[in-house]
Amino acid sequence: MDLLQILEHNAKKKLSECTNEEIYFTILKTIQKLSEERLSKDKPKKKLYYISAEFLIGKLLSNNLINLGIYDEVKEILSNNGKNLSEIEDIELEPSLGNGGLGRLAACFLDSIATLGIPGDGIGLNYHFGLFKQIFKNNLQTEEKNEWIENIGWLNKTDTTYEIEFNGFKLNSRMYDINITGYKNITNKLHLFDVETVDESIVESGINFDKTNVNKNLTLFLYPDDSDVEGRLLRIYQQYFMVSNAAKYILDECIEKGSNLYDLYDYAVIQINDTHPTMVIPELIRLLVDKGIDINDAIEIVSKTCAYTNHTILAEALEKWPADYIEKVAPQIMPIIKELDKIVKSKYEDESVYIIDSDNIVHMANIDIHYSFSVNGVASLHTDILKNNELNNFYKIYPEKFNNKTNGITFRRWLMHCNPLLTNLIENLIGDDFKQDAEKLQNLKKYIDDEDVLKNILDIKKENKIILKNYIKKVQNIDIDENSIFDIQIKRLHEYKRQQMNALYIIHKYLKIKNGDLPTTPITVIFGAKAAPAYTIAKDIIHLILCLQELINNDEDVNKYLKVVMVENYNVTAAEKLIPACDISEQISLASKEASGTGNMKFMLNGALTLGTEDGANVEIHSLVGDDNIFIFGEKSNKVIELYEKCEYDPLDFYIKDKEIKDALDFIVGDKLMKIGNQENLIRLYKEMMKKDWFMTLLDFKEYCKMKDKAFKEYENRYKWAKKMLINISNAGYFSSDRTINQYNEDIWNLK
Ligand code: 26V
Repeated sequence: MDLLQILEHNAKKKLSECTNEEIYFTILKTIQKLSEERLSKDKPKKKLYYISAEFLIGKLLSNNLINLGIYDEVKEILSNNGKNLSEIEDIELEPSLGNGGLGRLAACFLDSIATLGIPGDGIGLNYHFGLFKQIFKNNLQTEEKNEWIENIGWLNKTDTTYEIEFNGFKLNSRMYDINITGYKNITNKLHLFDVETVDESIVESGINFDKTNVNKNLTLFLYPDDSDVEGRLLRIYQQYFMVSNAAKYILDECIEKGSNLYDLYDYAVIQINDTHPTMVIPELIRLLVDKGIDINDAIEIVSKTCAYTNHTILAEALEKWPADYIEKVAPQIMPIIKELDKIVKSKYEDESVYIIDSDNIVHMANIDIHYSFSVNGVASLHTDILKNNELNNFYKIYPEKFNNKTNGITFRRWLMHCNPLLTNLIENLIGDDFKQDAEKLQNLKKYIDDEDVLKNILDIKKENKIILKNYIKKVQNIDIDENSIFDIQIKRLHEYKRQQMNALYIIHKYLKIKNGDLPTTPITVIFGAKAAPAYTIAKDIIHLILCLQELINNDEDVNKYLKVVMVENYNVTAAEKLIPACDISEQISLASKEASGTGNMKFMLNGALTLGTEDGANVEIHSLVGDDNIFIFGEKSNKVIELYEKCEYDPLDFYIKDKEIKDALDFIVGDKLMKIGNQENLIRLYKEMMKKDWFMTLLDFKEYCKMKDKAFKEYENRYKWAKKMLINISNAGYFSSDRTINQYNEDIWNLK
């Protein structure tokens, strides 16, 4: 049967007679069948289990079509039958099962693992509602629940169920699987565990629900708000449920394949994605002891099986749970955690490496570091900071465990799917090897002086800008100009990422334009960001940006030269539209704070130039493209770390000394914005930035303005700019997650 016949067979009627929805479900069904055929028949002895509380997989339809190698064919069949694939893509609900970088990285990794033919499964939770849907009301963020599960969808119900024990009660779990197709290679699985008794009807208005009703709520939401005790307890319930299922599943599979459990590490390697799955260590030890293995042997076996990835040095993001909370949720693992702590305390005097501190708080990362065989950071600078600063006390004990694995992105989604025009051009120039061997992009360098190619690159960027312009008009009814510079900052809203610095620049520019100092090419500054529902200052920053959007876009003197767009409900699907259209990629975190960033890599690959600090993977981008093809500014990480150590930074010094800084800050609480926005939010943000500014916005502000203006100036020379774009694209191969996964496999997993 050819593909058309298969589709029509699955649809049970002619494609031309189907509605778009019927076609969506037909393609979905077809993909499910084709991907099943690629599941590996014989079970490999050793397998990777990538445990993560987040898998931000995004929509799967087109991604699967690409990986199965039938995207073009399906598109053509549809168009021959009067249908449009992109309209059909719109029907799919996005599974937003992650917050940001960490979750999206896990999704890119699954793609690469399958693409490289490595036996590896993801294990996580089947959240019924993904990251909240963001809705702007009165220039403020509000949150709504975000559904993604449909009767016919990607989730396949399995027969695997477990009884998971909590304090005084048990819950039955069930495993659901999503097929992960590799690009022209095998299919792996993402296993998502759910509670059988989950009840969606307990969700009240917005994202509120009864947090104490664990049997009904456990898998309802991704990371529920943890600003109160119930929320924090629920998070521990979720984590324990996830790892207890994972541990049981892994042991079952290994036993089935012939493991006697003393050789567990010959059958399994477990990658612990940040500290959310850390309890898998004591849980596995507990289960092994239950099976009659001596506790010291069990500890050794598990330590040889588990590897840990750290994704942040931010103190507030390093998980610490009161021992009482864990005792309350899963008392059976506390004796194991205490035993692990006792061993540490018997060996080391340095309190900073203890698992349980003097306040009876359990430091999750410390469990991972002592009882895994590998500890990795996610970019070169980040790993150095872990070794030399944040985790130096551990590095001194276990230098051999520490290693770097610079993050990567899958080019299937972040080039081939999101930017077909550029993909085509590249393919015409250098063939299609780059799809499986990203370093081949280097071959583009031979076109560096080819004016036709450079013109093509500029034309494609313009085309992508028009596509984005139409999308923004459709979803938000804002007009933007494709001939303006698209300056884009899309990422979670956090003070350390410094969206507030970008907002201050907008004010600064607005004041200049008002004074008659006009930019040569108009500028469109675009943001996309969700703030954690309980993160007050982050929400205040969103409020400021939305107020600026209203003020500036409605000011006839200014809007010819400057526009502001805050994209509502920024998610993977929106990113796929924004990234190909970007000229300037804003990566302006305070040096040392962004572990890696992966958006920076996506932008580079799509021909945007980075405006950024020497932070995370920006450092590696910088050294790949050289000084002339990136706009770097700001204090270096060493200096920033020193400023923190000496408590030397005071934003007020900058406010008092510099008129431009003062003017920009004062504008936040000036008449114009106070008329549009809420006094409470604006004043709070103003005070925060002037008096606290924990992430040192004012320290870098002037240099940021200078560098941004330099970038705008260089944009004027279109051919020079196109060369810079080409250099960025041709050096982006290093950031393929295929490279990252090969390194994990060679240094940590040793599979195949
Ligand atoms: C978590 C939280 C939770 C509590 C509120 C504050 C806060 C701030 C940051 C985080 C980050 C959690 C871990 C995370 O997502 N890290 C990101 O991992 C990416 C993949 O490695 C990396 O590219 C990003 O730089 C890093 O921030």
